[in-house]
This record gives sequence, structure tokens and C-alpha cells, in this order.
Amino acid sequence: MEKLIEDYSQDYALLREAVEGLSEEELRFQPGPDKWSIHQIVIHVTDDEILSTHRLRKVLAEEEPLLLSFDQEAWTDNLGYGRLDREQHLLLFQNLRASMLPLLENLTPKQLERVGKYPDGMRYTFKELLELRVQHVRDHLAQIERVKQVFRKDRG
Ligand code: NI
Repeated sequence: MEKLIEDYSQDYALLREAVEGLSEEELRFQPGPDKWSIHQIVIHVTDDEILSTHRLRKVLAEEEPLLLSFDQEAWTDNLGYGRLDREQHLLLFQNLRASMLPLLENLTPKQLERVGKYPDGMRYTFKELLELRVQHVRDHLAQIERVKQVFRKDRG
């Protein structure tokens, strides 16, 4: 559990590091017609974090609450991610993660096993939801690296 909380608290620094020093051109580069730019990925990661932080809190607070997911492509298209402020979103991500840390300290084994369920019947424990948070960011960090490679090959 300690390792998990450590990973969870390191994601902001990794995300920041991944975009540090990139030109606006590289940040806005889309590797394909339907592929996200690094800018869009950062906004998506933060949007997902807003919803997931809510889910984590709900599972800790309520008895087997209903969890909802979101249509990520619709959010990207209809919220005009291109116009949203990347720096604000990075700071929002940082604050969301930091705001959770006091809740994660001293969790009892019983709290880790608290459950939330999705409308399709899938059930997740608090610990699993927390693991998914770290995994989500790590997956998108790998995606960011792939976009950088395509961009550099394109320009190379
Ligand atoms: Ni995602």
C-alpha cells in the first residue's frame, strides 16, 4: 500500500516532466486524424482525475455507491479541449492528488476493501480504484512518449 500511495503521489511530477520544455507545436501535434495531441491528453488526464477523485471519495464515504463513467471522446470534442488552459489543468491535477493524500494516510484494511459499483454490475474496491488511477496516468505517459516519437520522426 505504501508503494501505491508513493506512485500515486509521484504522478504529477512525471506528468509535468513529460511536457516540460516541449514547443507549443509539439504539444499540439496530432499523430493522426483521430489521435490526441499531448495537450489533449493532459486535459483528458485531468478531467478523468476530477471524476475519479469524486469516485474515490464516494466509495470511502457511502455504502456501495453507484459509480459513473464518462464518454471521453465526447468530452474531448464537445468541451473544446484545444481551447482549455493546460497549465491550469496540470495544477488542478496536482491539487486533486494532493487533496487526497490526507485521506490515504492511515486507511484501514477495511476501508481499502470498500466497494463501489458501476451500472453494468462491475464492482471495484477502493484499493483497485486507486491502482487504476496510477495505471491511467502511466498509460497516458507512455502515449505521450509515442506522440513525441512520431512528432520527431515527422520533423526529423
Ligand atoms: Ni484515459
